[in-house]
Amino acid sequence: MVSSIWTSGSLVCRELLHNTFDLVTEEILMERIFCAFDRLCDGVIHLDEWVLGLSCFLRGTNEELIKFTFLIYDLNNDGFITREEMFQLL
Ligand SMILES: [Ca+2]
Repeated sequence: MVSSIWTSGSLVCRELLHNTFDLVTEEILMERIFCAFDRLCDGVIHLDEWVLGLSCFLRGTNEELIKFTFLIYDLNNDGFITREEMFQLL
């Protein structure tokens, strides 16, 4: 059984997210989306992380989507989004 799906920077992950969800593929944004899926922060998206991430993407409540987006913008994972973090992703 496959327990990990993709590693950080995986072209497969990037292409799938871009082609399936028509996401912008700026490098820093794709890396942050990867990190939001990678809840264990071990550089690998495991099957359960992939399913949870897709569930949020496809059927998440507004609150779940807000939390997911917050994870993307909180670059240093300190629980705050600073002006500098916001500008890096604009
Ligand atoms: Ca932060």
